[in-house]
Amino acid sequence: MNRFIMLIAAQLVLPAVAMAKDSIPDPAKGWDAHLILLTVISTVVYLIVTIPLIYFVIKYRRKKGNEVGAYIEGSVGLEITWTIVPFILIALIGVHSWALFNDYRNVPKDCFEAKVIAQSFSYEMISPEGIRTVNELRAPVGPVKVNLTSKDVIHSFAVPHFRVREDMVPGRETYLWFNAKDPGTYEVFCSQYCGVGHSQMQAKVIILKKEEYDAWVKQNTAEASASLPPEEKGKKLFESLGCIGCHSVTGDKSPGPTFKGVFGSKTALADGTEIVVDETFIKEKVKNPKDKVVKDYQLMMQPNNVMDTDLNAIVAYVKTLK
Ligand code: HEC
Ligand SMILES: [Cu+2]
Repeated sequence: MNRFIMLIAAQLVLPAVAMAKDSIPDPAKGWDAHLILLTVISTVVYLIVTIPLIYFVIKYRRKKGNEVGAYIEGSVGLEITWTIVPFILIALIGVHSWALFNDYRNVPKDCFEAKVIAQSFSYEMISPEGIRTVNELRAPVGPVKVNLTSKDVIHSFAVPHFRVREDMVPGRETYLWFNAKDPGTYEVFCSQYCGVGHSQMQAKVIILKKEEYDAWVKQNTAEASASLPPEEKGKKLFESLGCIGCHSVTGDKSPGPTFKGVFGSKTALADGTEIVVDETFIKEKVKNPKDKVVKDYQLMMQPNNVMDTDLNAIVAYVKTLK
């Protein structure tokens, strides 16, 4: 029992201790401690209730015919005990949750701050320097804040390793933060069922050493990508505009038709006609997707106002997908 009390006491002051040690808290650790606290308390309560219950059921069972149980008026001592003890336990859980929630929602000062925009079915990541990537969020070691929103339906951004998860709601900005202490690659999942491509909506948080991150920023600045050949620029656009979320380029199944070998091929349309996938059709499809819908597919694309030079780059890239 002593150890139990010590454990609970430790749990209670844990957030404070973590704060004192290094000034940036780690809510991931807090969540784990919280889970242990809840598991320990509920297990102990469960045993305290169940063991005597089984014992009494056996001991005080009816042994002879018309037996009548003793009439018990009540017990002041017992009643006070079983009011105060649960009160303390619940207060403990409450205080611990509150301390943890504070850490979880209050972003540390001078936090690295990136933005992630969800769309069916991919994530666009925007670094503080304005570098756009798809399904890969890079950040240096340390606390990372991520501002979240969505272009179409409700998605979510969940990184189990950091014990964070937040919905991404169209027309609204939400956020989360986590304390990334070690370089590495951590899995991101969409945890709101958002449509047929939901299960493919996975991404990565890539935590780099500070120098590595700076080098990556240098390599990917706007000037660097402006001088790219059209096919490579097209590939970047295909990713950043989210086409990749619905059109695989490898021939794998995806919510929309795969783009492997699509250029120059014939496509049957829902209206019974056939069309060759050429430059004109691809451009039309981006600007006004509802006019010509592919047979056996649902219309899922939103009209997208892409500049002509960018459209040319996309077409150049699609041509390379043989
Ligand atoms: C939300 C999912 C989604 C996104 C994002 C998306 N598409 Fe599509 N796309 C589809 C689906 C589904 C179809 C088939 C139904 C249709 O024709 O509308 C399709 C069809 C097409 C076709 C016709 C393909 C064929 O085989 O004939 C083209 C071309 C196309 N999309 C281009 C694009 C481009 C370029 C982008 C990015 C700017 C894009 N799509 C983004 C879902 C998507
Ligand atoms: Cu989603």
